[in-house]
Amino acid sequence: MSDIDVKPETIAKPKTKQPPLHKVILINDDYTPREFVVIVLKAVFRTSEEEAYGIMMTAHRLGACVVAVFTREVAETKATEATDLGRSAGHPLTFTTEPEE
Ligand code: TYC
Repeated sequence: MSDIDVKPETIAKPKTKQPPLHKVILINDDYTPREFVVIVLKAVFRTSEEEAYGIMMTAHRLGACVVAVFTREVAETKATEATDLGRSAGHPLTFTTEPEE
């Protein structure tokens, strides 16, 4: 037996792979009211009023803004839910997803 003392936390564990993450991206348009975008961001992505306003204004100024990252299924479900809320109210509001590098 070796008398080298190996602490349990230094023994390598088998590596478990994390699922790849996907970004939800808010796309700017010229028609959806700013207040409506804020309402959708708060409802679907559980952001605060201030976070929602910041995300909306970034998309408004730059053309698009990353809202959050999730596993692929959650990202796609939330992007669809948020886009559908816009469509139901007659707005062209659009959320897309893309894999994170
Ligand atoms: N550009 C819109 C307006 O001026 C507001 C808006 C912001 C719409 C962000 C979509 O992703 C968006 N009414």
